[in-house]
Amino acid sequence: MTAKPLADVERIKAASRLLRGTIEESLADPVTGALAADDTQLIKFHGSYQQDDRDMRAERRQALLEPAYSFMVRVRIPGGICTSRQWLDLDALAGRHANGTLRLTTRQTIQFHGILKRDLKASLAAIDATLLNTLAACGDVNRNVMSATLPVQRALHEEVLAVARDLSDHLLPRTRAYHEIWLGAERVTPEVEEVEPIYGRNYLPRKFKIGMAVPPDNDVDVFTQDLGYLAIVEDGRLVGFDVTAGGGMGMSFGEPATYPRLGDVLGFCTPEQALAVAVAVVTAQRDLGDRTDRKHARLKYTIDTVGLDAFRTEVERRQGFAFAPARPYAFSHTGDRFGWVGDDRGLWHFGLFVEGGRITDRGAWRARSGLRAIAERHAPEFRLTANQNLLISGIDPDDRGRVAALLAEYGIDGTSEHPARQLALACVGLPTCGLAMADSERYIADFMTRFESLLARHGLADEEITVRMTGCPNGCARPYVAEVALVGKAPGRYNLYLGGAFDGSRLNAQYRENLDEPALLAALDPLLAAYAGHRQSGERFGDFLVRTGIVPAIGSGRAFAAATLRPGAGT
Ligand code: SRM
Ligand code: SF4
Repeated sequence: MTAKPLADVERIKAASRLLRGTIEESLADPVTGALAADDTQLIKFHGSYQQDDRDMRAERRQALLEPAYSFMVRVRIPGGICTSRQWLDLDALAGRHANGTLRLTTRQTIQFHGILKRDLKASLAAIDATLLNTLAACGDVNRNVMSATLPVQRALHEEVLAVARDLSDHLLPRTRAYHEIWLGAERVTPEVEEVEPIYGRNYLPRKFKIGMAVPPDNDVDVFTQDLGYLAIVEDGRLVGFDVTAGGGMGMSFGEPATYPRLGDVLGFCTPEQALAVAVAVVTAQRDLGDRTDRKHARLKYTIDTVGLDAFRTEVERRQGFAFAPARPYAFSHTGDRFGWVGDDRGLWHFGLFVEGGRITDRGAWRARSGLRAIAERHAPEFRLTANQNLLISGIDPDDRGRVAALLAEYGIDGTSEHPARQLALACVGLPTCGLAMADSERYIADFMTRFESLLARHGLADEEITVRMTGCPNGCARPYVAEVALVGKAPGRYNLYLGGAFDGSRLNAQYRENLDEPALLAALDPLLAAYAGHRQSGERFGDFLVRTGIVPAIGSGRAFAAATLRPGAGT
């Protein structure tokens, strides 16, 4: 039997001289706004994607012009924390080189869109000047490490954050390519033997993601991470983490070998052991992951291929100790919390709702200007959440009134928003995402207005229900753990998934396919009516749909794929 050939990206990585490729030559080429094909893969490791404005494709093709190329740039901000100085610098960059907006992502960081090739170098240098950078924000490496946002018990959150930052630092690529290409660092001569101690010269088979949750909040959707840490707190002290592995969301329509999957619990480790666990899991995936098929290369498939017990044994061998038995934890909430909250040190934090994650000035909602005003005067820190929102953080009690006045002045205090709208997520989608099949960020506000009317009609206006929308099945807004998910199939058409658990601990199932807006609302209307009439006390919408058999309870990724082949099971 002939061995399957490696995926082409493996060739590109291996030949790249640790991620250098011909990026510098591509940047210097004035004839095109694009990079050479291989460099479009390598630049991801440097935190950027080449894109083109899809709204303009047809027009440009007709005019015999190349696509309107530009670059998305993603900052790496472990735990999502940036100082107000950094915020102001990034805001200035958005105006100078990007499209005038900052896009908060589902992994606690910021993306810029619309940066032209000629401005890329200046943009990355500007980010570096504010003591952040974009290295490993994308690519086949460990991505931005997420950590629970809301610092109600500040000391505890700081402890967890410190572990997150440690993992992030340790798992960074060591190549000097980033510094040479973007920051003008001295070239590493061929005599100097450069090594990537963790990754090796082919890096990982695919992207890798880590998130750390502090129960009862599952704001980071820990079960969707390749590697998850659930803080175990006893007597108010962090004693360690339950560790999960093998979560992931992406799938492809019509390919049942691809599926979303929830992470499995490997066991318990102490805070001091957390780094050794991460290195063991990452290197196990490096060596065991499938490098022949990028659609089968994530850790979730590695675990399903080798088996969970065998994978745990391999990780324990690499880390040099066995996991202790997992300890009990309880989640009760996902998403963010909004408005004012105080912490145990007397400081105040304001949870700001940012619809679709886009920081801009839009009509009366002037978030970009308002946040600038707050950052200039009153807030030491901004905490980006895992759900595209923002926590204005660490406000002195004496300043609280002035910040509240600014929030009102700029129309961003968000007090009148419906709870379901505040929980909703939408990925970027069209026009920048090259993989989008339908609108997402541009449609979420309108869809939620209609969904809210349905809720109101059934007396459910105050219900918290998680709604997530993506422009394709890749799952960037983590749709497959939502109670209601719309996944783009074609312009204006979505598959409808129902029945995820409110706390992110159960996958949903496909209920209907290829629906336009009237059909989506018609499908949801009777279900909301039934929920309003027949729910048990305190029962969440997703749980109701599963209990009443409207959708099956999905226990594994493979079960998700099987249920997708016969949607509507149970109706
Ligand atoms: Fe994502 C690819 C945007 C979080 C799964 N994602 C993309 C790209 C880069 C499209 C591309 O490859 O050309 C999107 C860029 C759109 C644009 O124009 O900006 C994109 N992903 C995003 C963001 C910005 C969505 C958002 O609206 O916030 C999120 C950025 C996170 C960050 O800051 O690092 C984002 N992506 C996610 C998540 C959620 C998470 O990580 O918590 C997932 C699901 C979890 C997972 O990884 O399984 C996710 N993105 C994907 C996938 C499917 C990967 C897979 O192995 O199944 C792709 C496609 C791919 O990698 O081939 C993808
Ligand atoms: Fe693009 Fe699909 Fe991700 Fe949305 S889910 S940003 S459409 S890749």
